[in-house]
Amino acid sequence: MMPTRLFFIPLFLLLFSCNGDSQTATAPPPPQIIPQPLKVETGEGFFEIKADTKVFYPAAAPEWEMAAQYFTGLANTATRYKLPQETFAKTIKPGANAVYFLPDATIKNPEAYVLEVKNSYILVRAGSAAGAFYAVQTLRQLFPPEFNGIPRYRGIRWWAPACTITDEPRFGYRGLHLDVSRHFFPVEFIKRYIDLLAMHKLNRFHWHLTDDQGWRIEIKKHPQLQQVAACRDETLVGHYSTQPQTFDGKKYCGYYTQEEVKAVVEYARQRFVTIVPEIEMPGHARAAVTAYPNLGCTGGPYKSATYWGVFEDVFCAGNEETFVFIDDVLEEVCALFPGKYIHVGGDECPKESWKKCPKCQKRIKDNKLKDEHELQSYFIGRAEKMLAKRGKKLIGWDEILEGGLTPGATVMSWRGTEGGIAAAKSGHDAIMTPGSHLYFDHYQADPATEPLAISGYTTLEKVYSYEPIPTELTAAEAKHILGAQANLWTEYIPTSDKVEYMAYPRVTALSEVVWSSKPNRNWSSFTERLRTHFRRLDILGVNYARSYYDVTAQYTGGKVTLTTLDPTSEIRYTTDGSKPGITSLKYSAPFSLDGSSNVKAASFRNGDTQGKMMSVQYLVHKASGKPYTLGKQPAQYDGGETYALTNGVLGNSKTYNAWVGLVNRNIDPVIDLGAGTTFSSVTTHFYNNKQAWIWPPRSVEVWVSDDGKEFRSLGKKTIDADGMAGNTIETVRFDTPGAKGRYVKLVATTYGVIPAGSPGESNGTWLFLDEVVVD
Ligand code: TNX
Repeated sequence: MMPTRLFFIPLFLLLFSCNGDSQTATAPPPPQIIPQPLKVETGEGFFEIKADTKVFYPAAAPEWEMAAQYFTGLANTATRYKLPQETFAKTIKPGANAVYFLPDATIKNPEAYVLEVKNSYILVRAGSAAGAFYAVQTLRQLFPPEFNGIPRYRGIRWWAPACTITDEPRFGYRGLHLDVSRHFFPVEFIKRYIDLLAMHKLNRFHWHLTDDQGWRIEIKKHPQLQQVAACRDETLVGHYSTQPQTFDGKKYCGYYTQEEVKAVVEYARQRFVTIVPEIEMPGHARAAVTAYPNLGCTGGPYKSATYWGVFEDVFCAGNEETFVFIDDVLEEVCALFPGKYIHVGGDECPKESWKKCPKCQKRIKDNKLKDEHELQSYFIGRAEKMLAKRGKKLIGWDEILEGGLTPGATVMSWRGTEGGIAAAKSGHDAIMTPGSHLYFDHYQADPATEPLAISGYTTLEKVYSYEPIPTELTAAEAKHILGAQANLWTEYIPTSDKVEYMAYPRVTALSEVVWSSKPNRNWSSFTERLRTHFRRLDILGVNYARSYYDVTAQYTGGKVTLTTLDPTSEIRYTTDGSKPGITSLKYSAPFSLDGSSNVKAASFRNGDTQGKMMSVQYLVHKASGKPYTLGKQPAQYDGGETYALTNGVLGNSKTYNAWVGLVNRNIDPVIDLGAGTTFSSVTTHFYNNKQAWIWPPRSVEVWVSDDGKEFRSLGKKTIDADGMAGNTIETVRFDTPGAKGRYVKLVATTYGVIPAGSPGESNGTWLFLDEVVVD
């Protein structure tokens, strides 16, 4: 697959490399490595690969041979040489014109290495072959970007700058996930995905193999999983919340045979990647119960889901046949995957069908369980025993904490970090995958200019800013945080190309979060190094997102600030809605707006636009850009900036990123207008989308004050939240003729808990506001 993709390398790349820097330069550029190594010392001169450069590795050490050959493979492909390889028995003294892979028992961390690039040789030392493999991943970044590709280039000097790099990972668990149920991706692509993650020094591939929309792993004992559960009748077109929903009418099937799984496992092993397979239970099981309706509470019939969400057709926990089935499945899964962890899901399991099911109720009674949550724990507990008897350990999503955590379970914290904190505090291991920072199915740039995504707004910078160790933990508790992982759910990702688009370059930021030492993490150095790294990804034909070159806007203190990550490009902008060109105003400092305006901007280098064009409609009013306090700061839905309720940007129903959202809490800004101000109206909007658990407030009230202490009410409106249906944006307007004061307070009261019969019942409702417009 890789070579065919690479045939599409655009001609300009080839031309550039022919005349590229290395022809005229007298030395290679200094190291630009992602993820940033622990210590980089630069030296004098460089090492250059020649046709007769030898590669030495220890004899009778198959894993070392694997690491060394990964290097030789890259080198031979890029240079077209056939580098001679030799083994040595115990140890060897470096001579000239060679690359040495040398075990070094003094290096204790099995993934650590020391890499010395001298003028006459390269020496890789590590405590184990994994470390040697990571040295190779660093080494490939010391050579020119073309070192990462196939031989389409001429006149390149295959040199690497002299340096000594001492490196080791910060975390042992460095993961990337892929959902192959919502959409299925071919084996060749899975291998490429693993190749790329290993290149970024990640070492776990979480393979999400089963879900409501399709079961994607062959289980020989249960052929209906292949015949029935691997298929759905059709697939939702567009976003779930677009009404009316439409479907493509095409049957969608796919699964990996056990032979294919074995090939992927072996491929991963050669890249020092352990696969963590996930078999979802007891929820997200609709495809499975479609194949075997006796495993559901009602006996069916069921249909593999054709759209996205959380479904009530879960495995029946009262039926003993369910556990026989799960045991059969886990038996085959444990045999296929050599890693110690098996993920059993455990997330988003609605309890409705268990409540109505006599067998489940009997199970609760017989086992003296308190409720359905404890029944879920019982379920996971049985799965844990099935794994333990096969020498495996259980991982589950953080819902497995509800109803009591199974001993020996490791928690994957996805609904924020609380699950990971609770697990670590109770002595359980945890892996951090919070939706706020590490969900790569979210938008990575302005949704208005991006291909369809589920929602959210997780920029490269936000990923980079993630710190896996929560401040709530003591040093001893923090040891339970094994590492972090990014998740790529594929509801809105039907093609392999789009998988790469969503994953890259965010994976590069993730790699520094999990590999680089905390003091070594530096955003501006990263964005600098990333420009070189993009050239490597270009050579590899990776379809990464170019949002690095996009312009983003912030509105504070009454001024618009424009930024792009690329320090080498300039920003040009307009405020009258016209398209920015090379002759438009050049941005140099934050600017104010005279009135409501449409600001458009783009980045330029050498006269060419780099990224996409930004367009933001600003509503300028008396509270624009003014600071405010809130009873609770939003975490996930923060509207994109600190004062999102006064930034002049209104929300829309396509994306959530202009909304300020809190769950089960009032939104209660007290805005400081800076001086006594007269105003005749206060307006806000809320988002109503009960499908997505976003509910109207019960009421909205507005106050004014001169000193920020004594407030006079200017009016209160009660909202008929129960009567409100659909997916709408609602306006709440207060006419306040003659009102005057320095402080304006608005309180939108939360609806509270989602009532029975509505989606997400008994969870907290979300309340979403966009702007408080004071006019
Ligand atoms: C929640 S994360 C899910 C998935 C969805 C994802 C979409 C988790 C454990 N469950 O089933 O695909 O949100 O972002």
